[in-house]
Amino acid sequence: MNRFAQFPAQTYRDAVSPLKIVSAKVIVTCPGRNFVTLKIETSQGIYGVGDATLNGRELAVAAYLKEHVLPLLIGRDPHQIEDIWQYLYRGAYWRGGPVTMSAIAAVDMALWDIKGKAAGLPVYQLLGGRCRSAITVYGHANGNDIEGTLEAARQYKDLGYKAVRLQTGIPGLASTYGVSKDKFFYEPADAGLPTENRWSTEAYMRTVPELFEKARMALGDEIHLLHDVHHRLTPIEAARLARDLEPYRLFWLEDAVVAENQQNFRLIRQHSTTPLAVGEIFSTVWDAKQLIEEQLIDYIRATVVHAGGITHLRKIAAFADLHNVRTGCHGATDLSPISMAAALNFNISIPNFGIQEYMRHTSATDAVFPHDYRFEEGLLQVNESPGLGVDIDEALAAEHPYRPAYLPVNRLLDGSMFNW
Ligand code: KDG
Ligand code: MG
Repeated sequence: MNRFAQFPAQTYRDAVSPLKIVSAKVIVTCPGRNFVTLKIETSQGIYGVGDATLNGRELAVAAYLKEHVLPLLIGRDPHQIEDIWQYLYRGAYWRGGPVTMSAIAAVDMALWDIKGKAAGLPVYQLLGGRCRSAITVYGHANGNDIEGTLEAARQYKDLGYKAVRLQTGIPGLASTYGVSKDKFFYEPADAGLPTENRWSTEAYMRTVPELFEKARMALGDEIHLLHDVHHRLTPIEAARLARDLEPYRLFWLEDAVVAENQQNFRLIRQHSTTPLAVGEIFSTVWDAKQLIEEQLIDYIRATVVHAGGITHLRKIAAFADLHNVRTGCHGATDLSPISMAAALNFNISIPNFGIQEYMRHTSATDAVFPHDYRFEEGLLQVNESPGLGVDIDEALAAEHPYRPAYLPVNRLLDGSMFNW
């Protein structure tokens, strides 16, 4: 006799998984900066939340969700996370891209949140449980000049950070990426129309090695130091910078070149042992296939919200693990606390976690998105509450209506458009 006869498939579906998606809505709020949140409600009152924020293009994702995704969710079983993912990805015919993948990511996060709440477990338990006790994070130290950056770095060290990213103002340039007006809460999307920055690669290349030479002297050998080039060098320039920075043993050099052409990284690799990180703007594993397969990078920065949610990020991480590449998820302030909570549940459950970026949200943002994760001595402690351990206060969110805000654009000194 078939020993499984007492569990016929039909009965399982009806008895064990009676949940149905009954409604879904998109909430756009601006508690200091814009966030797009998806809330999915089920027949049993359990709901899940997902982040759909795409900095400077928020309303495109909100419309994509409202017009083209939400109608497809109603009536579905929220437990079928993989199948819903495939339905939205393959079913659109038009695959990938940041708008589509942020929308899919929001659905995916919300469904994992629901599954965790239904099971009475934090999501990381459903992903295989803990691989480590807590999540090492890096903070952002920056200043208008090298001394100002080192001063900020000392403050991060005093707060217990074990890793810190250093960015500094460049002599001769009025402003540059990574240097904030408010030293603790960096927010580059700062204007209703894009502000214009000016850029000189030569001035930058003169300044950065000096920053790290002085940083090692001032901060010692223990602390991990990171730097973000923000896509501004050619491969040969990046190779030179990576080589010049070798004596200061960076944890990573991020986005040294644009990665549309993945081979760009080969040249840097040939010339330097400085570890390389890339991927915060990647949407799928295909953006990183060659980079990972050929071990041209050391850290993949793809993140839950822009790379299709926990479901797809797990696949990227598993592929990376085969090739000695670790994760280093993007965690700037334009990723809401929902993304951070999802990233932490993901990070703690995978074998090849590297580091997590952690830019603090303002207290206004934290109030709209109450959460369970907490910072202690350079580490983030992950939620023990069921689901993702994060919520949205809708009444408070409604008090902060959307305000158009763009990222800056960047021009060379002669006026040519350049990468920001
Ligand atoms: O929206 C763009 C920001 O998230 C990005 O500029 C931040 O490069 C960034 C980083 O490493 O945090
Ligand atoms: Mg970056």
